[in-house]
Amino acid sequence: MSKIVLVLATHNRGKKREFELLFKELSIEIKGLSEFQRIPEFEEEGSTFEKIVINKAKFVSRILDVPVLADDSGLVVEALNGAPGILSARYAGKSATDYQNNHKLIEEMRGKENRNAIFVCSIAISKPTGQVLTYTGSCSGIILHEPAGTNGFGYDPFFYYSPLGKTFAQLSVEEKSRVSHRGQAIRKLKDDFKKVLIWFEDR
Ligand code: ITT
Repeated sequence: MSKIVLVLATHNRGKKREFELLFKELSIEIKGLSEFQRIPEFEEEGSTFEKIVINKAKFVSRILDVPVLADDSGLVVEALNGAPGILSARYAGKSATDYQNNHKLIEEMRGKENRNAIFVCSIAISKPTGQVLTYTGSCSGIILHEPAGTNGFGYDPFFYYSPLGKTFAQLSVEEKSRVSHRGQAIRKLKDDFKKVLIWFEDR
């Protein structure tokens, strides 16, 4: 059976690093978007991570005419009724930086006793025909008042993972991937790998 080549449809360097590590053991070769023509801006549409990621993967796969893997992920905070949720990347505005998003999160969480949050990650693999496979993973944590750690990206410095007694930004990329929402989603794909291979061969 030939090796699967997947284009990873993300502009987020933090995500890309994690995917490269997670796919190392699988017979899947990951290519970056930079190896292809520039694709038009994708407007995220949908009310859930899963719906958005399906649209994202299909959109890019159709344009590039190759199989594509996309990720839609974010932080769901209980005391904020699920915000920032699907708006995690642009919580503080359209081109917001991680710093600005974290600043807004901490302002909104001021005085809140319930600090429970969940990171969610949905990944979708789409073939140019529009056929899609999806996998979702999640990971529970606590939103800290002060940041800790310099690894990772996004909300990692404020996301405290109790079983390890550290924030995600205090973990190496390997340690984070073992427990994270993205790691969980990829592990589901790995458990399903035989089906994925057959799905790929089937045109
Ligand atoms: P692409 O759409 O190009 O993949 P993006 O950053 O815009 O990149 P999303 O729309 O999926 O991706 O938004 C995800 C945001 O959620 C991301 O920018 C972070 O703010 C946050 N996030 C997701 N996974 C995270 C993680 O593992 N650690 C910290 N923050 C994370």
